[in-house]
Amino acid sequence: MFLANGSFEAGLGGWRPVNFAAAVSATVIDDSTQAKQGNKFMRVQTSTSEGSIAQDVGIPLYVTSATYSSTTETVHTTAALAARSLCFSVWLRAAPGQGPIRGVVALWDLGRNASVSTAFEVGNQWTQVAVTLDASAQQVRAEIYLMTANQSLDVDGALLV
Ligand SMILES: [Ca+2]
Repeated sequence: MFLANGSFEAGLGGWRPVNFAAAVSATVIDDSTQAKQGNKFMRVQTSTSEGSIAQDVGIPLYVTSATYSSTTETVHTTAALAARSLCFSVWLRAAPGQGPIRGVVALWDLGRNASVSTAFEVGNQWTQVAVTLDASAQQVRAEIYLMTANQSLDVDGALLV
């Protein structure tokens, strides 16, 4: 819902290396027989453990109430984040002939500079990994860290809801 290009059908658009960025390389593979969703997916690897790729997302404010005053002809709105959890989920696998690959899926509240994370270890089968942030965050970072270096991780179907 909030992520741009979570299925990588638009290439790498919206995603960028973050942690040990210079060590991280990513490409998009166009092969519907291998993709988890659609035609394309991302293949990423790092030469340094804990390299990551991520997307920063602004979570829109929701108008929770609005009142209209006819005497002043003004509209008063109260904008606030509804109490909610944000869930980042993504499908991961080790590229054919590689793995297993260990890593961490994290969701950062950039306002508080705090994160929640889920560790994973994936083989060659697509595996969904998710992490939930209980916060009224307005700026978040959905991030995938690779603890295993020099192995290609395939990524598809990323979702932030
Ligand atoms: Ca896809």
